[in-house]
Amino acid sequence: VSAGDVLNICMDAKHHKTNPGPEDNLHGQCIPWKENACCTSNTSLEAHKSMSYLYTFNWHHCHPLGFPKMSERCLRHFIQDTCLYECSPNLGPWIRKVDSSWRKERILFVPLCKDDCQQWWDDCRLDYTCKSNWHKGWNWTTGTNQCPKNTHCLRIDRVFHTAKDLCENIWSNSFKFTDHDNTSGRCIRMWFDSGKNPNGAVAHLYAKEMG
Ligand code: FOL
Repeated sequence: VSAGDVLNICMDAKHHKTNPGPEDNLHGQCIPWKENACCTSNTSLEAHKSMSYLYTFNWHHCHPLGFPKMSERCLRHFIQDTCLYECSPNLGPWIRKVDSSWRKERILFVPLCKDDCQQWWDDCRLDYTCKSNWHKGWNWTTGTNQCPKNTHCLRIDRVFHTAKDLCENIWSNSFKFTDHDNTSGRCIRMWFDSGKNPNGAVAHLYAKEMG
């Protein structure tokens, strides 16, 4: 495969479009991807809800156990991660085939900018979870993820000791922590201004290097 084949593509996962293209009606935090997106308008709307139809994933899984709901400050990072994951057409160099019940492809080791990872951890460190890998091992008997037996809700900074631990472990190495900052052009950004997606150039750079 030539480098060009991995640029401007959508992964073959649960909700992604077949091909990227403009989306006039993206919602809220997903708006920055509207010029070229792998998500539909409806997916972008659902990205903002807990227990949405996307994965019926409950961000507040410690709340029924007596802990506070996830704070808005923390939640926005999970929404932004969902927007990046569902909408980005620039993750091609890191797409891998997987043998999974719910998707044919995943992302692996996307080099996330250190600032975005650090801010995510800083804003979530006082919130609660019972698991360090949110992809696997939940109790789904009620239709949404619940903390499995023999786990305890702990402060996020006890479950993930560092920002790197959070970004790398939470989604089974979707992300790789990097020491690159937002302006380096060498890392993928979760947060950027609408209409100025910097990630195409980053994907281009890595596609060339990876051959
Ligand atoms: N964000 C990023 N950056 N990367 C991702 O891969 C990602 N994935 C999701 C959301 N945001 C992401 C999807 N999240 C299950 C749990 C979480 C989830 C999707 C599915 C789930 O059904 N887990 C089952 C195992 C299912 C299986 O592997 O067959 C479980 O045991 O809890």
